[in-house]
Amino acid sequence: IEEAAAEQVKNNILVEDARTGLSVDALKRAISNNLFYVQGKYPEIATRNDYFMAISYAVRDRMLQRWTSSVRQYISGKNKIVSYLSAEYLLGPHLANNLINLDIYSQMEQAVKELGFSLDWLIDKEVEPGLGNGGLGRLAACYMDSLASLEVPAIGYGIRYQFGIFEQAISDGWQVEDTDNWLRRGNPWEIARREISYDVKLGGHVQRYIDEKGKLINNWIPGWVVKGVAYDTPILGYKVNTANTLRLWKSEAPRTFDFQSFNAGEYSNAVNQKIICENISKVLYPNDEQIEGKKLRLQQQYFFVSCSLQDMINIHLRSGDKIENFYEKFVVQLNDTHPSIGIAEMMRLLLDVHRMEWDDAWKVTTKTFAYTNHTLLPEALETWDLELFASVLPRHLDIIYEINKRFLVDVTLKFFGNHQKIDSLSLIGEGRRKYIKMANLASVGSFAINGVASLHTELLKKTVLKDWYEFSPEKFSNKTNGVTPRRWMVLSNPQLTKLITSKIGDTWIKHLEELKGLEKYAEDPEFQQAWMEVKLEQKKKLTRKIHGTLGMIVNPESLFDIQVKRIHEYKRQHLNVLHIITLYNRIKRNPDIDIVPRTFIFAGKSAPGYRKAKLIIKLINAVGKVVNNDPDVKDRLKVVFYPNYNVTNAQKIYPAADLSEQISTAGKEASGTGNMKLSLNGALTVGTLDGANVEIRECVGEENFFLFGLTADEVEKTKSEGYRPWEYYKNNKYLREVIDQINDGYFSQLDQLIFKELTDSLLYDDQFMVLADYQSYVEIQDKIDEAFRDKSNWARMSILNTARMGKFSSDRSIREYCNEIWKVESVPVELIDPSKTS
Ligand code: H2P
Repeated sequence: IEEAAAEQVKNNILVEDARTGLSVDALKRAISNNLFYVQGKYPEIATRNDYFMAISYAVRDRMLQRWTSSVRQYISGKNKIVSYLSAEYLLGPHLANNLINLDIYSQMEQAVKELGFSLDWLIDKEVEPGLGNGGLGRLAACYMDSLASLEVPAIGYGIRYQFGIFEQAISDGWQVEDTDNWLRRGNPWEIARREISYDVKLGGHVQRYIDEKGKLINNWIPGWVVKGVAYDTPILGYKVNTANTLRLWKSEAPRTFDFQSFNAGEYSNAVNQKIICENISKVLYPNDEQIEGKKLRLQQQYFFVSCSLQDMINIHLRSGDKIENFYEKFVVQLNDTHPSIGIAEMMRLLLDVHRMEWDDAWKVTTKTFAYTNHTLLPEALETWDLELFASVLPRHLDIIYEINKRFLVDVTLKFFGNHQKIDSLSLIGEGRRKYIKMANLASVGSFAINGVASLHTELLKKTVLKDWYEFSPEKFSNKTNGVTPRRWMVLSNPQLTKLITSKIGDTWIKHLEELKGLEKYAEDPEFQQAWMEVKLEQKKKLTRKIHGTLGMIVNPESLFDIQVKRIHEYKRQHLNVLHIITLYNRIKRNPDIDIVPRTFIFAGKSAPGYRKAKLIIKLINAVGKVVNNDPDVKDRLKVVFYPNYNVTNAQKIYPAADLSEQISTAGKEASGTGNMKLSLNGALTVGTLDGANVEIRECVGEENFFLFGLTADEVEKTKSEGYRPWEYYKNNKYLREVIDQINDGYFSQLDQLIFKELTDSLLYDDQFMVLADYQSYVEIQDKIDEAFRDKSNWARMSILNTARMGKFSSDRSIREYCNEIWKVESVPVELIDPSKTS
């Protein structure tokens, strides 16, 4: 270890002192120092959290040289910077990740051990920032990791929510939500930049007049103003000098007290203003919450986008360049429509603040933005009621009308007389009430539009963005999602990482396609055995975790069948449950039946207001209660609902999976990224031809993937011909038995009402084709049962899955964005010597 540290010192740092040294001794000194001088504690009275903070500050110190060096180089240089605008970042805990990316994991492990602790014990202490709902926020985090690892200058902008995604507990089988107070013990990874703040106007009205030069002036007189303060988190690249910035905005009142009201004796009025302003960055909205009419959500979106654009313009102008060249300094990626108000805000800043002419401003704007779409579900495409919008952003409404007016002239020329097309492309929707279509705003103002998997992009072109594709096909491209192998292998599965590295070296961590090198060992019995031993070890770890959390005993030799993701009808956790009940019924009919023992593990949160999703959680737990306790089952089936799914828990679950459930209705899951992490960790997939499953199957080989179900085309065809789920129920006696059992209260102590909403929706509506796919799902599960019995063949398939997942690294995705959309290049960072900066 010490030799390695000495080698690193040579390569990575310019001075060896308490804040930069990488040797075990330097790290020990740094931790003790921080404990004393930062935490104000000495060992006898220090808590676990004190140690966690002390070690985190020691790590952060070592990141700062890279970070300041990166910032200096980007700002002063002529490099183009990627600006990623996202309302969500699901980063996961930082400590272990930073140790890996700094390449000081083993030294730190040793240092902490010599101080009398275990590093794992401290790593487990970290509370993760849950600033996202699921895949979309986690993708943003993977992309930040890859941008830094590829040494691409980038800033991620978002919101520093005081409360992240709620914490989930299960009580009597139901989800209950608790606030996520992630900042309660402090956050050692962020640096408050109180000097970097911007005012954001809200509400009010627009005053129009002609100035002395005869120019029309639009003066926005706001109803109120809120201040955004920057909080920066350095994001390290893997074994490089680059550390990019994640800049999250916190909302505050411009002045803490309104002294006028205070003096007049209106104490509560004065304090109120502060509370109203702070509310904006208070809490993350859970997905699928009906956001219609949620003024605060629009305020949140505008707040962070306005701060971010003002910040970028500031950085650009400070470099001495002209505003007209903004798009040469920054390219802005919109992570879904949430930040798409940025297009109108950019226009406002250029027109009203920088006094540009419309055409020039529009040119800059449309050369700046690019838009990623993440969903085909029509209800997830954001719209804002026009009146509500006007009450928050009156000036932006004018601008949107003007953009629309000019745009529809072009549309009319192209689609002469086609009113359907004009209506569909218009930025304003004309229902009972008028509304603004944010996907249309994003599409008209961006020079590039992409989907997140091949199938998704193709469906976008055929459905929700069909008319946009016809209008400007050149804007469209596909960028299949990816995941970072640093967090999802090196960090969460160190044993498998070691085994792989022992065969093919460690360069695959930066070049995931090199995993191909494992293919030649797939048939090797010795390697197969080592591979399955690692898997078993991971399963045992999860087994202990399940026991510690739920008090349940599960068999690590059983097939670990895993479905972890947000709970949603389209993701079809209930289809999985129907299969579990089918197996249970087989055992009940024939208690000696020979079936492969399985442990079904579910985890995921439901949006608090989404009744049917919550009912699915209850159903999983209700079925679990019966199945897990029935003596006839003899522990051959176990159903586990692991509570509070987040990045921390995901890291423990993925490595233990034998089977990955990716069973969404074809055409509904844009991509999926859990599917990638599971397969990378050697799980086999049971899945539909949906999202990235299609590409995963192409890569791993169809013989190593368990396919079932209708295709997206078949789903549409079945629906258009008049889908009658009842028929499937009537004609399939096993399916009928399962549904009847749920309805008769078999799993709910004879309560026949509790699941009625769910079963009724399956029988009479079944938007997501659960009943249509049931038989094919059960059949493929029987094949899986058979396949799992052949241990050597299963091991071979598992190895091949990992070996062929190279495409799904977020490094590959980011390279594609860089080359094909952003046109940016890597900029290796030169370190500043901190001793020579004064
Ligand atoms: C969403 C999509 C996923 C996609 C992810 C990232 C919104 O995530 O549904 O299919 O992989 O974005 O592009 P999620 O359902 O996990 O919230």
